[in-house]
Amino acid sequence: MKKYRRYLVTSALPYANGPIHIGHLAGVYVPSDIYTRYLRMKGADVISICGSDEHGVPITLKARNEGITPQQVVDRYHSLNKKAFEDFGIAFDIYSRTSNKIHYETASDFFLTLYKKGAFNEKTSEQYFDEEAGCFLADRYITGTCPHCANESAYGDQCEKCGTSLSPNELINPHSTISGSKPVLRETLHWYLPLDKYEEWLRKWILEDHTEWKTNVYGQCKSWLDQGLQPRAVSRDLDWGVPVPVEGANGKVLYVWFDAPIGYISATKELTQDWEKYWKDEDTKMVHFIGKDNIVFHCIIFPVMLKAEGSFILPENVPANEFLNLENDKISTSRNWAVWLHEYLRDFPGKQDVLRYTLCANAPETKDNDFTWKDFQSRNNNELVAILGNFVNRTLVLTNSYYDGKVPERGPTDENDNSVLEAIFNYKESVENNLENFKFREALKEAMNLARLGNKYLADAEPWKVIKTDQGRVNTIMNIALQITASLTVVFEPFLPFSMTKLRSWINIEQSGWNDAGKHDLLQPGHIINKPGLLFEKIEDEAIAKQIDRLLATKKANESGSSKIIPARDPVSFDDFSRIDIRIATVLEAEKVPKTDKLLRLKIDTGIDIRTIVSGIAEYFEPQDIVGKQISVVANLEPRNIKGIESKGMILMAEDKDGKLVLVAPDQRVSNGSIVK
Ligand code: B3M
Ligand code: ZN
Repeated sequence: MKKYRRYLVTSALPYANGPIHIGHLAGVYVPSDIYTRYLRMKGADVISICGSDEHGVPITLKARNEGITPQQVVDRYHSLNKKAFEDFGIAFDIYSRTSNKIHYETASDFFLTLYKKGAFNEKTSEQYFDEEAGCFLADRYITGTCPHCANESAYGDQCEKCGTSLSPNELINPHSTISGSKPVLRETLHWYLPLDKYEEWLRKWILEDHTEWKTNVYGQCKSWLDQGLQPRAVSRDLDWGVPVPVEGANGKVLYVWFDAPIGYISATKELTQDWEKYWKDEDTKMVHFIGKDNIVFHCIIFPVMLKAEGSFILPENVPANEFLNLENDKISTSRNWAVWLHEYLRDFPGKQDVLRYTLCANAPETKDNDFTWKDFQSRNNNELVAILGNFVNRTLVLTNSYYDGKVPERGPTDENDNSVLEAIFNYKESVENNLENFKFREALKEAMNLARLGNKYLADAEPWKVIKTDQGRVNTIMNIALQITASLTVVFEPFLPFSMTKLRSWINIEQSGWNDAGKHDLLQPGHIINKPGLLFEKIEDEAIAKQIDRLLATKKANESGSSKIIPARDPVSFDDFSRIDIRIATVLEAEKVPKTDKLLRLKIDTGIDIRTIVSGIAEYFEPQDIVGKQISVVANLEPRNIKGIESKGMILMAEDKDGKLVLVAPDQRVSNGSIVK
């Protein structure tokens, strides 16, 4: 394994358009903080970089919704989020923002360097333009029906229902989110990063040279590469962002995903004049902590940008996590289905470490995972209180009562003592190996196992009994228990920094280096310790019930909200209506479309012909249950290609308030081809 001289740790720059919730912490910031704290304890030259991502449509949309300026939006959430990270001990060396001058300069220069090298394709294409609002509609400014799953509120860049990434031109029935009007196509000039030209290089760099990347990350990269890469536009027609720094680019800004990762560079510049050693020296190990929706940007697009620029290093690892759900449901800002950090702190003041612990112990490292309040409670009560807290408390209370807080000298040790002393070192090694390999859950488990060992050691050795007969033996037992305690302050420090600060003050030591863990004389005989407090407190059922009730109330509110009847659409003329040819047909065959969850391929008899229709109803109908049923179809809809299948027409469905789909069908059998009018 290569030895690095320094580390550059980056954490995804959260959009400054909303507060931080537990999903963010679990996916990105707790792991990056653990990793950085560990490296600092090893004495490594490491910097941890983060900041607000203040550009892009997410920001301008939020501003529009609230009737304030984008600058007001980012100002509000930048300070809120900066504080939330500080409150939770996420110890970035800098929390910068992409609206800073230094970032504008850095991003502009970066673009210009690539531009001058001829690294971009310049291309005019037709893009949607809102004539009422007088502007082009980038990404989320346009919504329409997803061609893959028929979700009617898919965005121009992505369908959130089926997860497919889209371009605005693929949307069916597109409309502007600004004015609601139907956009028209207009020509516009943009700059494209020709990812396709780097495909071969990426294949080697990732698929051959980075087989050690986490399987979820490696797998996603491989699938992108196997599908073949396309040139990707790095500019947008928008009035919020870093202006494209070339002549004739008025009204155009850098695409947010072009400027945001450059934010890591500008933040480093802001932090230190010596920034180049972190970005341009091969002896630096760069690690990006991100969530899974950011993989393509950090593993493919940003590396291509860095490579094209030519003077920067590439990430050595990108340990992306999957998503955290909350009580079995996707975390969602718009549905207020989340645990917000500032609200957590209001309800559980001083308990940052309990949340850090739960989120790490249950981190979505290899698959999506669920946060439940019950699990939170039991992690606290059964692990933090019952194992770690209990061991530490016993050790410190007994030391105070037997020795007035003076660390006793270790006498002769028996076989069990020796194996425990050896185990302290082995656990430290195991925590370390797991941290080096980004296995944070496992690392935490091993740290807890050291506390478990301590508990067992005391329970077996029973100093409270032996004290009556053999004081010398108790000296040895308590000395060993104290050495375990001292090592715990080291191995737990990256995970539970608040609690370990307390614990260090009780045993009266400064923060040790990482490699001190496992040593057998961290606490010298005669060293005086202080009176301990309680490291963790039991969390009662009422506190948990309160949180669950709050979520139930949210769920209720969401349901009654969604059962609101959608207002009537604009009138259409009878002529317009009668141009739509709706017929009754019978389903002859049905089968699932391979590799999709939602799509059925149906063969139907419309009376006019036998044809194929692909429909997004697989969640609601088993193929065998729909065969033989009569349905209504829009028979003269232009054919569409869905997953390589030509679909001719659309089945009429009614969507219930919970999203469930039912067929719109005649209430008696009629002949196929009957007209619906
Ligand atoms: N702001 C996306 C996100 O918050 C984006 C990350 C940028 S990292 C350079 O998920
Ligand atoms: Zn979709």
